[in-house]
Amino acid sequence: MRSCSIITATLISILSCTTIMAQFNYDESKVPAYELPELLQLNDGTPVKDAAAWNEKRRGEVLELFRSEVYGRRPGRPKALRFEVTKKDEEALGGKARRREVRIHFTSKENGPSMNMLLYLPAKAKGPTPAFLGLNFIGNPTVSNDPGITLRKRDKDSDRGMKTGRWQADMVIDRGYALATIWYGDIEPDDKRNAFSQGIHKVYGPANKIPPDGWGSIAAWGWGLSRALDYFETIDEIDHKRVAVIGHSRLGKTSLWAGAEDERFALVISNDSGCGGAALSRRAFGETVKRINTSFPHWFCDNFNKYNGREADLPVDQHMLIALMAPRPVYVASAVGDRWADPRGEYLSAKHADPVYRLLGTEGLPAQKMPPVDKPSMGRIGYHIRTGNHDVKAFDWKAYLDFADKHLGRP
Ligand code: GTR
Repeated sequence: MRSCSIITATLISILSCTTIMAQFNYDESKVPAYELPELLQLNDGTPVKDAAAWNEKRRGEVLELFRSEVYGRRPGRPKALRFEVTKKDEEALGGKARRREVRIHFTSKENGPSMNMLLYLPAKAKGPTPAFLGLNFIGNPTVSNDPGITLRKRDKDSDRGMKTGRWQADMVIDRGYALATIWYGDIEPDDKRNAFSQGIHKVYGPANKIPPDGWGSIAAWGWGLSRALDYFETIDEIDHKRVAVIGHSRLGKTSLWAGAEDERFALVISNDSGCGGAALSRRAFGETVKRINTSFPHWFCDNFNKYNGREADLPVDQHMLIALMAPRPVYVASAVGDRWADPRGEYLSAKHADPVYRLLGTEGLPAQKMPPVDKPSMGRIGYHIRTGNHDVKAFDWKAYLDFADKHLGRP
């Protein structure tokens, strides 16, 4: 009976989502003419002509615009941050990895807010290894069939391994990288009604005191990723200067913003991140700013609402977010069936960030036009559009590992 009603509720929610999605533009000929804000021009109109002008002036301006108008300002590292190994290293994945679990406490209170990291280290590593770090949607036990992953109160035994395909732990370890993941709800729940009165937001003050440029949930989740990097700085097994941050969908928006805010991330990956992630907002293809702010009012800062239906007034567009990674390697991936995320808008963001990469003396995105399906283009900016739907597949991971080998050095 119960499972019947869950199936019915899920079907209703999929149907209502599909009905909403169907009302949006998917016709390339109906994409309005738009003009992107100048990337290589200071707010006062002065052209940005060299690397010094980008590094010392323009990058800071662009970052500040995203903070105040899109994602909101986040706090720094808490003084009381501390790390507790909750499960010591054990052999895992058929002996090729060591599994460790670590609780990262955000405050000094024993039962205060914290997040639980699952970490796989390649067993054969001879020295510090590069790592992939990403948040997961449903819980750490879902990322692998490894029976040794601790089930927490909220986790279901039957969900173990259900997202194995999205994480490809075996492939990552076989290629010599470490893999770390944290359930995003540990940092704060993805809940439009109560997000700010729980988790990390609560530590920094009451929900009704958040200013218009105060952090939303995407900024909070990204803040959590930086705290994971803080942990890597304390251990010898991971080379914290070679950490790639990865995320899918809303968590792809999160990995991009984390990479922009924290330049310690050596490589940034956006998988199907769409509106408010890699896709250009001005294209009005698939999800729009108004739609995302309506469905998910807690993801961005309040100021972002000013641009509902007024994308042309935004002082930034998402190519400027990609450019904030420069000169670090950044990879944007799309899927053919993920029209809601606007694959072409994701490609164009990557392409329009290219001039900053060139100005800084690196290769940008080699592809001059959108690459054919399943054919990655990899410069210092990488891009591919893969066959299939909104998801993370082995194909995506193989491309990310090749890209990491190219830029971080093959482990
Ligand atoms: C959708 C949302 C997208 C994307 C996705 C997800 O409903 O409209 O922007 O973030 O959720 O994160 O799964």
